[in-house]
Parts: sequence; C-alpha cells; structure tokens
Amino acid sequence: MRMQGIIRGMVVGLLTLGILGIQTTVAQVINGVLLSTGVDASGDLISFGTLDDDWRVVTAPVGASTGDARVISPLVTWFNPEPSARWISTPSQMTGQESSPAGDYTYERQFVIAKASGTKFEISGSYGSDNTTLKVLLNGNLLAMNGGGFTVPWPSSFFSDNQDFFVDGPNTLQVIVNNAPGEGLNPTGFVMRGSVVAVVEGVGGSVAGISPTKVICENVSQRRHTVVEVVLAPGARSWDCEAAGLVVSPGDTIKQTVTGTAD
Ligand SMILES: [Ca+2]
Repeated sequence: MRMQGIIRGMVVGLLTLGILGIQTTVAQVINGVLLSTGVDASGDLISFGTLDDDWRVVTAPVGASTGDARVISPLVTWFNPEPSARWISTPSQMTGQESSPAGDYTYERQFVIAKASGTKFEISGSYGSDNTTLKVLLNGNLLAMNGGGFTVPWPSSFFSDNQDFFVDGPNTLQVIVNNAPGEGLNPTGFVMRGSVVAVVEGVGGSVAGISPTKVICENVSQRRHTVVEVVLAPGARSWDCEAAGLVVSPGDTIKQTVTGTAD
C-alpha cells in the first residue's frame, strides 16, 4: 500500500541523515457527497410533508407505497435529528402519526463518484429507525447490521474505507428497515446523517531538526523507476513528491533522500 511506501521513505531518510522527526504528508479531503435524509444538496432541511428525491423507497410490504421518500414530522417518541437531518418514510405515510404495514422496507440512495489513482473514498454515517435497521449495504457490501431504534439519538453508525466497496460511476447505498408488528398506531421511518468523502493521499513528508534544501524522490518499484528532485524554498520543511511530478501507484516502494543542514 501507499503507506508502506511512505514508511520506507521515512526509514531511508533516517539512515541517510541520522535525524529524527520525518513525518508523512497529511491526507487532504477534496470533496464529498452528503447522504443525510431530509436535507437538500446544500444540507438545508426539506419541509415536512414534501419529498426527498435523493432517497427512494424501492421495496415495501404489501399495502405500503414505493417511490421518492417523504420527509415526515417525527412521532413524539422519536429523537430529534435536526439540524443534521430529518426523518423519512414511504411517500404515502405523510407524518410520524400514521401507521404503515409491518415488514421490511428498503431505502436507497444513489451517488456518483469518479475513482482515480491516489484518491481514497470513505463513507460514514449515523442512523436511527422505527423499528430496527437490518442491514446497511453499499453496492451490496455490508456496512452495518442489526441497529437502529428511535428513542436514543443516533443509536447506530457505520464507516468504511474499503475501496473495493466503491465503484467508478453510480454507487447504491441501501438500508433495510423493519417495521415491527404493533397494536394501534404503528408508523415506520428512517433517518441518517452521513457522507462520502474523497481523500487524496500525497506521497511526501516533512522533517524536524533539519532545514531541508533538496529531496530526491524515487519510485524504486521495478516496473516503474522514476526520479524527481524537489528543491525546497528557504524555511520550507515539507514536500510533496507527487505534486512535483513523481508517478505513483498503490503498492509502489518510494525512496526519499533528504539533504539539508541540521538546526
Ligand atoms: Ca413501528
């Protein structure tokens, strides 16, 4: 992995200079996709009783509707997710004060990403449901299971940075919610606050205890041996080999040789 390349670079740096304090480059978040329910693309809350067309109910028990999810005012016993999100339900259940059939409901959110070399995606979120959440799936890959509930705020959460779970182009996040059988008023609903972010991991480093003047970045993997020389401005202590033109793929071994004067 890329991190191994960075660590190898650190070791070389230590051997070359006999100094301490070389650190890896900080990862940078470049953009994101908001996944929260009941909000628009800007994160503003959608009015109760209207549709959240980013989220759809794609399967539902007999007697319940499918289609764009309805943003609903919560039942008094449901936790308040604002300002992050609002509860959603089927298009035909207009509020949390209305019943829906018992059974499983599948909520779906699609989003588009562009996979690229050096970019890592992360998905994370918290959620609640009436009643339980059986599964949270990204392109069919399990992110979480057997969570949900509505009394305690944000009772469950998920996170993944498994790049195999993400696909280039349209991605599908699915959440399966079970509405338990109940006497009298028996609404169902789902709420999530979450996002997908793209993290760019540069190959580079920084040093303490030395004023670097020059760094030789080498990709020493056999299939691709490239060298880039980075000349640092006076006072600079960090560098980015990739920004300087070094071509890197995940798994490559990177050697960084730092020249400078000790402080
Ligand atoms: Ca219920």
